[in-house]
Amino acid sequence: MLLETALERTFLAIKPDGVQRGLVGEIIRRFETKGFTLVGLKLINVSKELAEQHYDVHRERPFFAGLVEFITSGPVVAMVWQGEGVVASARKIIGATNPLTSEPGTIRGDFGINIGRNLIHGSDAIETAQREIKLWFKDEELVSWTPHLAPWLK
Ligand code: 3AN
Repeated sequence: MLLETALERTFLAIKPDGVQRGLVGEIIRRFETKGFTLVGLKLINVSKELAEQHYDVHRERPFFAGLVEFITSGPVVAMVWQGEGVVASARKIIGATNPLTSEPGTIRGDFGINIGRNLIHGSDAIETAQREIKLWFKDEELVSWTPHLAPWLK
């Protein structure tokens, strides 16, 4: 049976603290077991230019320089995940910005303490996701596929 493919996608990035602390597998597992589909994945050293473009909306904030310095300080796992409602759902799985107030059960709530070291980035809206996916990935780096064993997981 062919089911209609939902094309909603989000951009997620495991930040240098998540990679350094060995949480890559744990974090990916949460999105996989939820039922979302991984369509893009790479480990990269982020350039200052990419970091500044990614955090452009925060350019005037006092923490901007520290944010850019941190995201460029070590490898980052950049990912694109697909599925119905994935943008909003991934934000719930990630938890609130400040890990001290993120709910237990969320990634930040379970593994973080510091707002400047909150482990993972997730696009905050569908339009933001489209912009960020374009910024971080070339078209040919994204793979369109449907899980055959569970076709209801779009
Ligand atoms: P989120 O990542 O939850 O969407 P944003 O978009 O408000 O949060 O902030 C982007 C990033 O900037 C956060 N992930 C966090 O690393 C950093 N950040 C936000 N607020 C602060 C702050 N008050 N001090 C230091 N870093 C901050």
